[in-house]
Amino acid sequence: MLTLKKSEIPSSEITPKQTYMNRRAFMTSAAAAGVAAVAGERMSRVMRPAGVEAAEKLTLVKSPLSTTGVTPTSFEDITHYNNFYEFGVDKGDPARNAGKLQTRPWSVQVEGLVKEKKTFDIDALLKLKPLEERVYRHRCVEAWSMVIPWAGYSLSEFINACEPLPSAKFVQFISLADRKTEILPFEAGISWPYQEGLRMDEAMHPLTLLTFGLYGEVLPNQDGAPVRVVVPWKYGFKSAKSIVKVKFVKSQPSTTWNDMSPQEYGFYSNVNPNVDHPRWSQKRERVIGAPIFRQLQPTLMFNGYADQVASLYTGMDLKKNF
Ligand SMILES: Nc1nc2c(c(=O)[nH]1)N[C@H]1C(S)=C(S)[C@@H](COP(=O)(O)O)O[C@H]1N2
Ligand SMILES: [Mo]
Repeated sequence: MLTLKKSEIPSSEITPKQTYMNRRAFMTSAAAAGVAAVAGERMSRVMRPAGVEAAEKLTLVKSPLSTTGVTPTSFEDITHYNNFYEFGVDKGDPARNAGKLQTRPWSVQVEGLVKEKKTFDIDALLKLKPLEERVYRHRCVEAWSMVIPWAGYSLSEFINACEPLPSAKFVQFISLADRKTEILPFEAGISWPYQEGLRMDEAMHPLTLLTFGLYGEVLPNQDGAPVRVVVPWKYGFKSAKSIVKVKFVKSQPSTTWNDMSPQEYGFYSNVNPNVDHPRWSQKRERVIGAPIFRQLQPTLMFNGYADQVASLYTGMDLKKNF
């Protein structure tokens, strides 16, 4: 996030999901026939990690909270233009390196201000509530955006199952930090593990999604498998990936980017076209994969979710609490 390189500009080619699926079906049989090695670099980039034949399909229900009137970004771009610093600092690194991540067995520990400590196995967590398809706008603090059809259920459902005490005012999310399967590059400047946090009312807002999949399949590793949070009205970095621990706390928890550079990355980090980043404007965003004439679009207050979330911030100066 501290650096933006020219080389990070993605291909403007859109690969519709169907094309992707067909290609993958071909690749799977090609791999079985032992000819994957000749399939070329482009194909090998979209191949599943060894041993994972095809992504697990999820059964989804529709949600009234899904954003309408938007065009989802291609699966190819969603899975090859990522920020997941545990696997490298360049946008293509997570797709290249996250194959080593072991998403089973996986559990999420719950601690802090709760009735009792709990550990949720990922498969139990997946079944806690019906999974919904939620198409959301996705806005990175680096001024690019996507539209992603996520799969999950409201984080509030999980929080209720955690039974936090009334004294819990914030919730902290801690991502996996594992040298055996991740790179944890020194040059990222992050003191691992990656940590994020929300105020309790933000975490309980129905739009805040505990996320297990995208495009109807389990999350690709590079998008934060097996479980991440998605907070659509905030800059992407608030949405911690590959979560192993959730902690309920009394006061504002430490969060990775805010700790590193508080003058650039606030704790709230609500998408706000009126508050520039000290080194660039937030008025517009580059739409990843869009046709050339639609590549730059105005950024919307609260990323377009103002009607639903603005009331959470009544009385707060959003220029101070950026
Ligand atoms: N653990 C972890 N979570 C993370 C990050 C990260 O580097 N590590 N990057 C954040 C940033 S800056 C963004 S924009 C989103 C990117 O999510 P995506 O790659 O699925 O689009 O993940 C967020 N969550
Ligand atoms: Mo980001």
